[in-house]
Amino acid sequence: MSKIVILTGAGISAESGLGTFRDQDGLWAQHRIEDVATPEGFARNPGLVQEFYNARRAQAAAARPNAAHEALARLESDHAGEVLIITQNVDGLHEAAGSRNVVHMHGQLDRALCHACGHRWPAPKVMQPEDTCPECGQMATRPDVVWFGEIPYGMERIDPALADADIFAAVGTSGNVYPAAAYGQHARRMGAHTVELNLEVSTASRDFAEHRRGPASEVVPLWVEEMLMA
Ligand code: BJW
Repeated sequence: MSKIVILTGAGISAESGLGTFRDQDGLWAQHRIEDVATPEGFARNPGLVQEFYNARRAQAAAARPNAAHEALARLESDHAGEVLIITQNVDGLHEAAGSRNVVHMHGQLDRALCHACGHRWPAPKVMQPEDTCPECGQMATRPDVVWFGEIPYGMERIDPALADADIFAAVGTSGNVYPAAAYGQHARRMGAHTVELNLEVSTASRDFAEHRRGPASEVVPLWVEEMLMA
């Protein structure tokens, strides 16, 4: 029974109305990465960073999974072997579609983290720099997301899963951010069949044996049907 590992990025949630990062009009066209996605930016201006994530938390709460999220949930429930989703996305659309085996390597918008004591709890709709940690009482709360220079979550599950995968698919990710950008190359070297499903050629395309071009809501359900027939 084959083990399927799927890496997802912002492109899978684009058709649910959530902006990607690096596309034209994406989030990085409106905000400087170093201001909103680094620990240093947060230290300089926590109010600006909290506003950025408050707005995205509200958008994500209103978004609904699309046909691509739903197809991956169907793959997990109907495939006889293991299916693991490694998502770089901080929205909850995979879980909303019914996926259960999901690693959020870049954190989750609906979680809060205390950077003084490490406590984690469900994020309120609106977070502010004056908020205090429910565990230690310090004014040290932040969104539980992974910024540049921080270590992604779930590496202890991700590394063995890549080594063990029979099929590795990447959906809607530009291949610009490490370590996720190297997963295709890594899984291929470890013996997996690799397939990239993306709107366009990405920075990591050359690392994949097979390519499916098009919107995730179209190419992912077709690919899942093939996986379930195989
Ligand atoms: C569609 C579509 C549709 C559109 N259908 N497709 C030099 C060399 C190598 C590495 C480094 C280096 N200098 C620094 C580093 C490391 C650094 C890094 O990668 N920097 C790069 C800039 C080079 N990485 C880190 O710091 C990471 N940590 C780390 O490496 O720790 C060391 C360590 C690792 C492992 C073990 C031990 C130690 C942390 C990275 C954190 C990234 N954080 C962000 C923000 C998260 C919170 C938030 O959401 O705000 O994560 S940045 C942002 O980019 C976000 C995303 O998850 C991530 C990736 O973006 P993604 O998903 O690929 O989106 P886009 O917009 O780029 O692409 C969308 C794609 O979809 C496009 O291709 C479209 O065509 C496509 N698309 N519509 C299908 N409808």
